[in-house]
Amino acid sequence: MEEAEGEPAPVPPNEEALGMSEKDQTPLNWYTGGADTNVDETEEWLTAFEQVIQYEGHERAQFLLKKLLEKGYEKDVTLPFTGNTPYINTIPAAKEPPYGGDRAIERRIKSLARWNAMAMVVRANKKYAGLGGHISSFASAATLYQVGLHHFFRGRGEGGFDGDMIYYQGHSSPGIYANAFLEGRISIEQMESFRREVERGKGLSSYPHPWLMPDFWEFPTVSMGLAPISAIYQAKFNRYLRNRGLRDPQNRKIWAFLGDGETDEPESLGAITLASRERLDNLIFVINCNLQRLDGPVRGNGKIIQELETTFRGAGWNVIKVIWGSDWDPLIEADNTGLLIQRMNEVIDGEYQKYVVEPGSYIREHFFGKHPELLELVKGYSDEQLHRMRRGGHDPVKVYAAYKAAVEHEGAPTVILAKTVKGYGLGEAGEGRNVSHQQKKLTEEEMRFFRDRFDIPIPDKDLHDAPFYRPAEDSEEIRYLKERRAALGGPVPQRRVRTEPLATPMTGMWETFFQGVTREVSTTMVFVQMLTQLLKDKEIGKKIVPIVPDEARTFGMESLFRQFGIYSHVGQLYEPVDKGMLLYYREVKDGQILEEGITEAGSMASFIAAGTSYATHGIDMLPFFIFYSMFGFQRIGDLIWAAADQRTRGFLLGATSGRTTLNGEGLQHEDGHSHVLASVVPNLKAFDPAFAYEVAVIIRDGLKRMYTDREDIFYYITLGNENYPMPPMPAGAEEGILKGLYKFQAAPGSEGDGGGDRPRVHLFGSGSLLREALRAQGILAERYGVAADVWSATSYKELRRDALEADRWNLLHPDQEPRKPYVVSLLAGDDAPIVAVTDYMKLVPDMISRWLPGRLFPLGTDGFGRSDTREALRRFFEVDAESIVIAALHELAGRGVVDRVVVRRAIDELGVDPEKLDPVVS
Ligand SMILES: Cc1ncc(C[n+]2csc(CCOP(=O)(O)OP(=O)(O)O)c2C)c(N)n1
Ligand SMILES: [Mg+2]
Repeated sequence: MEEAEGEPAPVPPNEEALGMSEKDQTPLNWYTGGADTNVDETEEWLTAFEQVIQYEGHERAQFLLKKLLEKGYEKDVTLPFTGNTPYINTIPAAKEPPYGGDRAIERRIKSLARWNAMAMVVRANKKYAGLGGHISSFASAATLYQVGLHHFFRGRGEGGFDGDMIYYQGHSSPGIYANAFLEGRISIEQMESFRREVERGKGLSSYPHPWLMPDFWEFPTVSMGLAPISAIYQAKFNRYLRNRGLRDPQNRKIWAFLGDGETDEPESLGAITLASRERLDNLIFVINCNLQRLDGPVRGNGKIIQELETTFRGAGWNVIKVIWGSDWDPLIEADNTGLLIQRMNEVIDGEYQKYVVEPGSYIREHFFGKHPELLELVKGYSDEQLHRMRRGGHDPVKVYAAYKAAVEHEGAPTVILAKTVKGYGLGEAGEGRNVSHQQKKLTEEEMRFFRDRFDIPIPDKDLHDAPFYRPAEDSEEIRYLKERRAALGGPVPQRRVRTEPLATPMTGMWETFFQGVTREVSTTMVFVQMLTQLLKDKEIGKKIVPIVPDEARTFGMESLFRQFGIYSHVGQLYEPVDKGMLLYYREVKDGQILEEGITEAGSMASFIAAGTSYATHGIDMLPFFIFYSMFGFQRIGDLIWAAADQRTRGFLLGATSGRTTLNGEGLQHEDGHSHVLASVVPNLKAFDPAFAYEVAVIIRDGLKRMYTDREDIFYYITLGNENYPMPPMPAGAEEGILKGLYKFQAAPGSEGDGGGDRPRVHLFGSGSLLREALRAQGILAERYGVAADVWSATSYKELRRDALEADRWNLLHPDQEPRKPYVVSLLAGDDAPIVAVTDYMKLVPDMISRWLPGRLFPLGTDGFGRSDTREALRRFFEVDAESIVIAALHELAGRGVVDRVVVRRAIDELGVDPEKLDPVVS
């Protein structure tokens, strides 16, 4: 755009004015120090040191270095802190193991995978513009996956070994499909239906989704950050199973492939210290450092590999950097000035990215040209050669060496930081370009370049179609690929379920909860009693996994510490301060409780690991994750979504729930919306029970449906901390509890005549507010002559699901007897007004309003919470008995059944201030 006349020219940023010192601009790097002021002296020291290494060995050399450092600290001569090593490969060329396969065949297979991965995206977008897909991520990661595929990833073979657990980077999925296509596990029709799951019925899902491809994908990964945290807790869970003597995971490795941009997500790095603390040497992260994310460079002004190295080393991980390909080895070897490594150290990622898109002459001038000695080093190299010098992540030899070292490493998890090029091999079409991530179409010319670059046997005339290519079944490539996978125990990825149905515990324990108690207890206490009983069950007790993020005492669960133990991989190395007490803090190697500390995300990741073990480990584990309900869905909703995708089974318990039931904690703690958020997860059953028997009926049925009937569902149950007596279960209530609504108590004196000529209403109550509905029932009867039936609404989500199902069936079957939603049949045409009261937002009962014969008036807790007594809060949010009475009279007045004057009078009599604050906006 032309600059408008008279407009001031843009002012270049003035670094001095911005307060940036030179230090601020120095990238995080290996300490390079100042200039050498006494070269001879340096030489003497170095020679002496080399002699120590040569004649007395590495250990002595290390000792001397340590002594020198100590002396430095003593005399106040210290090195600035660095977690970095120089910007070179961690494994020197001399220490590389011989390559374990046939490089030439593997290259051909890899090229075919590259081609087919590219073709599936290009073909899909040619035919159906806007379908999406990614070419450049797998293009940069192909070698990282391929070396694993041929040599490291163990499959889920028949021989009893369960194989490795691999978290593939979500948007590299085209490459994973392409491999499966070459193996013959995915048909050409499926390849044609990438991202067209609806029309073809068996199309390939955009990203790894076990929900959509339950025989293929194991772990949903595409929401950035969830794979790394899930992988860490999966690795921990494997150890838990072993330490508890339930399964020996035979050192199954957990591989997690991540993008470098992805590491900005707090979930990616937030749990890495757990992995080193627990010495999870079954865990390997491979971070594909292609230096780019979606919009541009990851750290244009710095160095992502160096930054991640510091972070992971500081956290106690084994870090393996794979930066330079073998082409660089002779140069590093030949450089006796130290200038090459210095140059490698000082160049920043923005410049490294530029070297990809510029010709070799540019690299000569800008990288080597800084020092005449370096120019001398490459004087025998053509520009073309310089341009083609590979990065470590594209060199199978380097990647193989890193993987081998990683799987053999003991005592700590390993992270491999592999430097690659985004869109590798795409040339002008996207290699190293900032637009690379979005590239979905290639011109014929670009495809020709790609074909030639990787020697794909596709003739010119066919190029414009980007056809898939699979060599004959008996070709060298296909045979090699199949042999390698057979030797490694079968294909990856693959999801398999091999558990037998569990018998639901039908012991007498449930009965005790059905009978109720006159003592005042909370549903949380009831749940903890139930859990304790289940933990003692002979059949399933051992398989229960109680998970808690540092809230056990809040929920009265400390009695479980002593009885069942808190899991710790080292046991208890100290004497707990409360050892003399009955309920002391007991950590033990085979402890059953996962006390995860203050991490809802980590706890949820453990929940997923436990709740999917029926598939990943072939053993049913039953997780019960109990948390502060406010810090559940709203904080870790995306992990809950992933749990649903992964077909996780188990119980989520939202404790201290209800915006007025949890009263003193205020705005950030009082949850009045988790049931809104729970309503969006398709395979989740959400319940808001009021009484002990309701909790018992729901959990018993959940156990049956998930573990006996083997449905891929999971449960969310909110629990309160308000104490009250628990009534016995009314006869025949079970069906309604599970379907979401049942009549708890008919209007007093209504037996036989249904209330006579008295005005009639229905009161729906949920959770602890059911008791306010009961109190309102009494007031309405005694003071206003209104007959109110009280219903317990345990799940609006279930009622709505059932009603939607009936509606849909009726819509599509116009000439058949229409189906009646459960809630419709329950009310049997009774059009009396309904007042629904909940400790959640009004939206929750509103979910079913359109099916009801009578009008529904919802009372709920919309707005921010605040701290006060329960009574004050319930009045403030207008969900107490008095507010229910007023709403009921208002609805009756609307129909002309009672006079409006009565409503006016009730507001006065019940002491409600009509000018009080509106909770929704206050
Ligand atoms: C939580 C989340 N936010 C945003 C995205 C959208 N997204 C997909 S890929 C991508 C860039 C990924 O960059 P990087 O991790 O470096 O992977 P690369 O493709 O470079 O290997 C983004 C932002 C997402 N998938 N998940
Ligand atoms: Mg990247």
